[in-house]
Amino acid sequence: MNRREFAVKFGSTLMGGIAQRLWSLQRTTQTAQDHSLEPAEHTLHIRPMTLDLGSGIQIRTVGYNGTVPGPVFRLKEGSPVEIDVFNDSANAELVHWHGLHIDSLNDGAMEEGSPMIPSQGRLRYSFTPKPAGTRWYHTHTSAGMDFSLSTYTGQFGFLIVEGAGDAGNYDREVLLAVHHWEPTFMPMGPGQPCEVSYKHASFNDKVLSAAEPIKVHQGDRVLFRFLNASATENVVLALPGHQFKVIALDGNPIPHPKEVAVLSLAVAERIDAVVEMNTPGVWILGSTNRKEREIGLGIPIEYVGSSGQPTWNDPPVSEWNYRIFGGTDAALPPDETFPMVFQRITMPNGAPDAWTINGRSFPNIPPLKVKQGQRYRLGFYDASGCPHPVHLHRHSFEVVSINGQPTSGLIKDVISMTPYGTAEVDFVADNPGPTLFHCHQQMHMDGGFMQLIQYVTS
Ligand SMILES: [Cu+2]
Repeated sequence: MNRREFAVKFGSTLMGGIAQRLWSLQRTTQTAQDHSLEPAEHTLHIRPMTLDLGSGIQIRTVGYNGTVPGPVFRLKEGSPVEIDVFNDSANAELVHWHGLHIDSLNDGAMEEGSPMIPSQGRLRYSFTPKPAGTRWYHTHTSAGMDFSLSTYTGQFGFLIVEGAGDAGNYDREVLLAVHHWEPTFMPMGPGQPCEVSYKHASFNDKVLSAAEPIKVHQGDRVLFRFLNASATENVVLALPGHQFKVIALDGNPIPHPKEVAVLSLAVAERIDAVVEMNTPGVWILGSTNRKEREIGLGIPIEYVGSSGQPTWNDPPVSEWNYRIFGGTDAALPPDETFPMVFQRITMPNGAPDAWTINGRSFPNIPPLKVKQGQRYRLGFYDASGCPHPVHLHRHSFEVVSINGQPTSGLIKDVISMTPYGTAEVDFVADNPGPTLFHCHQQMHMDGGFMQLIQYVTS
């Protein structure tokens, strides 16, 4: 059952949403017409394309401006921007600006009232980018059982918001987005969390066997901005013989930058990490999972003067824990805490699972009500035994605890929940407007794992 089927089934609560959406569409079409003679400074065309992953693999998909990832946007923090989006695809679309604190109509989530762009239609997005850091943009439609839609496609790209204080302590920058291609349903049994399997995986637009090596000199300091743009798969990455100095999570500087051998990158997360190139050779930067590397998730790192086949060595076994980058300050007490329990409901006849928050699936779930200026704590517990990269729109949150262990100073917009794990995150309600909270795993989201947050005055 996808989100639209849910909407039909639980339709009564949705009428308000539809009315709001039509209003938004009229309003925004009007805006677009007003500017019809002067093009915006940035343009995106959503259109079908054939992606050449290399090694003879061609993928029919939908992308932005004919490339995967889409164009890199480098926007100045605090400077208003306009982006014209033309939908040259066959389906209604919209673009979500992930990690930005912007208004609901421009955020690109229909559940918040952002307008859909009809096939052959266009829409002008206008917003003021903030905060600074590694953000991204992607489609925010539902896919249900149709893997030719939504985040299964090539509709994703980097959006870097440049602030005043870029440390700049690196020689060059490399942007790498993870994606998985050609999904198929996995047969599911009780207790089997795997839902989708993929034929190919890539950094950007090439599989490992076809990727052009990243050429480095000994002593180079390379800033990698990693983005997991997979629809459903969390990944774990390493570069044999090297350490990643993690400096930002989800684009936000961390209290304690640290060197680690292995990066864990859940769906929709970003990690900025600097690698000092001090082990000459030809190496594979890739997934620690052999099967994932075999289907393409890797890229060679080649030192100038070295040659030969790229080498992989398994890193030491290590457990990822955000807390090593965090501080020890006590959290401010929240004005209110919302406990949220995540559960899976198995559906008959092989239909995809439904997902619930406190026993309710979107849209048949009342919004959380918040007041402007107050501090709220979301207390998550996974009762499903599955990992969940949960995401809050239009706000960042501070991680307060993970699996009962306190931390501070980690500002994120996605948190990777481990099976049966707990986490607490705090946010300040400082950006009025409907706000979506959801699991970024596409199947979970389509299965109803979403809830709105609504600003109220009394
Ligand atoms: Cu999930």
